[in-house]
Amino acid sequence: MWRAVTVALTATALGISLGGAANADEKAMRKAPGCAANRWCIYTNANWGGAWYFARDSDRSLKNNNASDGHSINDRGSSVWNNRDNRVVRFYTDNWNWNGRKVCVRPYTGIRNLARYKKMNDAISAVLVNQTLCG
Ligand SMILES: [Ca+2]
Repeated sequence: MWRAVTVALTATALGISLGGAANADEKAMRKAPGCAANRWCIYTNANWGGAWYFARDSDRSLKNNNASDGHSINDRGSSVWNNRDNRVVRFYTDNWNWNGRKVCVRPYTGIRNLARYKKMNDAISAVLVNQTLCG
């Protein structure tokens, strides 16, 4: 699995087509470079740039999760993307208790600049994935 993810990320970063018809996952990856299929992704810069962190499941605390630059992703996210299939992803400002401010992101969508949204910039500390609707 990790090898497949690495290949997808590299191909996206270099703009190389792996060949064959583009499927939904490939289209979604192009919208947010580096966000692999069926993962949620956090980026340290706006516009889905900078260092990134991605995972599949809920996480009560991002303090022990390192971004691609080797530093914790906790309180560093500036843009997010949801590539989970049929799951919404809620990003929270507090660790552990699904508390504090939050943003809810529907499948195959993202937030380009968290600074414009509920003071969420550099504040995400936990992530909840489930099937309840946003709103
Ligand atoms: Ca964690």
